[in-house]
Amino acid sequence: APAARHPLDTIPLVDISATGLGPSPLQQAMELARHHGPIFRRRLHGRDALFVSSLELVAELADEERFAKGISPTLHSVREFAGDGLFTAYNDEPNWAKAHDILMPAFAHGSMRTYHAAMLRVARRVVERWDRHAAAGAPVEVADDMTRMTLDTIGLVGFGFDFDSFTRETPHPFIDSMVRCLQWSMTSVGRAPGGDYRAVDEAFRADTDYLASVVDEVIAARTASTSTRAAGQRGADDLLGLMLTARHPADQTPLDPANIRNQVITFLIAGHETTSGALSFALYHLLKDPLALRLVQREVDELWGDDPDPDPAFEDIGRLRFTRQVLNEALRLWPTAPAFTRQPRADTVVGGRYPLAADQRVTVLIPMLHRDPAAWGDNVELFDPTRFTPEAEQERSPHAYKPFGTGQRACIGRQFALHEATMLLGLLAHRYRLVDQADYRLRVKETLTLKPDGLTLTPRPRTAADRRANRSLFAPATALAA
Ligand code: FDE
Repeated sequence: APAARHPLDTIPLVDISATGLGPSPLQQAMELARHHGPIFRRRLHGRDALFVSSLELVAELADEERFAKGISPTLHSVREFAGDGLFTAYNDEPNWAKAHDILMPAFAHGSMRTYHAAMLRVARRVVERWDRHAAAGAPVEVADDMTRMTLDTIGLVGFGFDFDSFTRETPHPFIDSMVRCLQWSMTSVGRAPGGDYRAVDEAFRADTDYLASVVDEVIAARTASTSTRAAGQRGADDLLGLMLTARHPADQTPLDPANIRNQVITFLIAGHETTSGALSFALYHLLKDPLALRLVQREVDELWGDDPDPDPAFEDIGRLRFTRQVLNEALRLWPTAPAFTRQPRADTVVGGRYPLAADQRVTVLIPMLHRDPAAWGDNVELFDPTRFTPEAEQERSPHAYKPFGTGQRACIGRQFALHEATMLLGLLAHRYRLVDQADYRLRVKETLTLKPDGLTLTPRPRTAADRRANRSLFAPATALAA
């Protein structure tokens, strides 16, 4: 008699060992999902990973009673340089809850008010640079400039440390090392048995040592300046200040030095890489969608008028509703942290028919969730910021959109990233026309996170006449909203 089918056999199994992971594992997994449906197993050199991408299944996985964050092999390998920092900590490591409790207040919405001025200062560095390119008629490298801006922002706002990325010809060396480390993690799970990875691993060690030395420099800069600072002066209220001085309410102990280093590296990486990608994709869409750009421009013109050098107030950023919708929609199509992993707390069944054992990790392919027609309708590839009007959001399942992950381990930096990114997008759209001089075709580059590869555009100053023309094209935003 034929062997009884294991129930998991109903989940399609795809062996990709012959081709390997390639340079774009995430886009490869998206293709597999397109062919094999909302749940499939990928086998690579005898190791299996389970992927899901439908709203129905993700809504179940988001249930915190039944599931928690899982650390995938990829994320586990990030622990080589981020250790037990917040992003890579196991749920039951005591340092997760401790650091989470201590650092949470720094990311509450109210804290953004205290970061606003420094964020604006860095946003103006982008404007200065783009002005020079505009004057020369030269294109800008979008992802490089966004990375300069987000690294300087997290450095200054979180750690009082200036990476000074805009006075450098090429991005700060921290960036190259970090990107290579992320790439090492991304590809290490795809290693073929018997391969020789000694040179790769040695280069990786050199990079992790360098990252650690930058972290030591950031911490030393603070400890040096606090010893010369009069008591009561500022410094304790940013991220690094909390890390160095705050005590956990439960047991009155501070974070230990090894954990502080892991947190600094975690925040330097998580705090800029994904936000930079989000801004780059948003600019890509504004470059390709003149109507969306004009609607953003209408919004910022109404707020800031014809003054090419506005002084955005903290409250202004919350008023940039359409600009924010553009960012949301960019993160729908290309969520820059494109996957998260869940793990059942006990043996269970999902979708009414797929049994999962307690230790069975499941990875959510966020870009495919964000393309599920059950949540997003018939034209899921279409860039359409009106998907994020309050009415549309009301009607949609809260599990249809997860660019910041889910549950207890969801992104702590969400408000931070959105404030920073919305302000910069608004300022850029207010000041420039965007010229697609290279007729750019989207290629998505993967370094664990996603970026539009090689995107350039030429900024040109908007004139008062441009603003007038825009005004006459549209009814005021207030009339449309009514
Ligand atoms: C987190 C996160 C997440 C989740 C993951 C998992 O689940 O695994 C996600 C999805 C994300 N995040 C995303 C994002 C996006 C963006 C733009 C961002 N993100 C941003 C940011 C900034 C900052 C600072 C951050 N970010 C941070 C962070 C952290 C720390 C974390 C971890 C948390 C816990 O606790 O776990 C995250 N983030 Fe993010």
